[in-house]
Amino acid sequence: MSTYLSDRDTGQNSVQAMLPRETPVQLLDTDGRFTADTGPEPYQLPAVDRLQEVYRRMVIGRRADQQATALTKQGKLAVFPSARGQEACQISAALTLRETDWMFPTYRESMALIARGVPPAEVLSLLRGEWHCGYDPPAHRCAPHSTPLATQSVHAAGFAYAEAQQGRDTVALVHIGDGGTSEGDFHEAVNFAGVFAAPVVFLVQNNGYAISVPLSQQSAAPSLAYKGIGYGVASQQVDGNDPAAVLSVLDNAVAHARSGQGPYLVEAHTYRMESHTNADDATRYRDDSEVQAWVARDPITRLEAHLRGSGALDDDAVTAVSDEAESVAADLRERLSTRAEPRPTALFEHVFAHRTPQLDEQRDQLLGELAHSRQETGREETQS
Ligand SMILES: Cc1ncc(C[n+]2csc(CCOP(=O)(O)OP(=O)(O)O)c2C)c(N)n1
Ligand SMILES: [Mg+2]
Repeated sequence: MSTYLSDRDTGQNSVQAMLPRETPVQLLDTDGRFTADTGPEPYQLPAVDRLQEVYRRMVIGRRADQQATALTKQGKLAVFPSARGQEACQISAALTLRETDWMFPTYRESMALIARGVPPAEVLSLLRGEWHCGYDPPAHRCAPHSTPLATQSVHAAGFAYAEAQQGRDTVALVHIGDGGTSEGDFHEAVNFAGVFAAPVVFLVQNNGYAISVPLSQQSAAPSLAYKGIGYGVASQQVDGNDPAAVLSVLDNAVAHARSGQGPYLVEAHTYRMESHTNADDATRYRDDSEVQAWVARDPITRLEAHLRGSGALDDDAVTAVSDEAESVAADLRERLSTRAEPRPTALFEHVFAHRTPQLDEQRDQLLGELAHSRQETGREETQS
């Protein structure tokens, strides 16, 4: 029997400690009223200054998101996956990290990247076909946003393990969608992290759909949070539209990982208000009544009501945040007003330290095709 198996604590207490609650943790009801958590080891309402910061960042995030959607309609962005409605998950989670921690985002995490300090125009650069990732990953401690589903989970697990091996207390936060949890990479990453106690927090944003596939056709699990126990990984489920609860549950998850207790998996129940991307039409697979039910759970309205109710936010503060969000949107418009000038052969750079013969062949083929199309159209503008 391997040491890992014989060392395993399979007592009832340790099993219970790994299981999520039967219902998602909530601290603010849909009207923004504080509802004390009565579960075991109750989650506490975070300090008011942190909630004010979450509010500010959510408003800025949503405005940037709306601006990006508008830029797709003007042809300035090729594609944009909106996260409107998912602000609590995006922002609260990012704000639980230290500067030295790392984020491993998917394509939908623009708001989280902005909250982490990546300039909005750099976040969107990839989506207009410019340059590889658009921002400097080590500078912001954010891995490139990943489009191949779940690949970022294995990167995060390996990275977190390596950091721990080098004696650093870095935590890796990995974002993944409900659909992504069906991918083999996700399971391999959670298993690896469990076995090697890698300090990773897996944040599953269950927004109900993988493009047009509803969760009921994706998984029969009572909650995606139960995907932790099978790998010996502690987990929790949270109301993903409650910014206070997400902050509190993620604080706990990050502290768990940082203290050497191993990985943690959180399922946040949320909803994407827009289509999958601007190239999708969500009205073809979901009813307006469903969307309206989620409007009533809007994370920004909810936190605003709570902060106003406790005297921590007034009209002047709301106006100041809204003005700040407008200037972020204006700056984004300005920076994306010029035409993107992608250099097609840049695609082949930085893939390997030394380019392989196969890549050379593909590069030459592309150069040939570009030259041919220039001859055909008589156009000179395409750079190579
Ligand atoms: C490995 C892989 N398979 C398929 C796709 C195509 N694809 C892009 S997004 C998506 C749905 C993902 O849904 P989910 O994980 O729930 O994330 P969400 O888009 O809802 O945030 C699919 C199937 C892909 N990008 N990568
Ligand atoms: Mg989804």
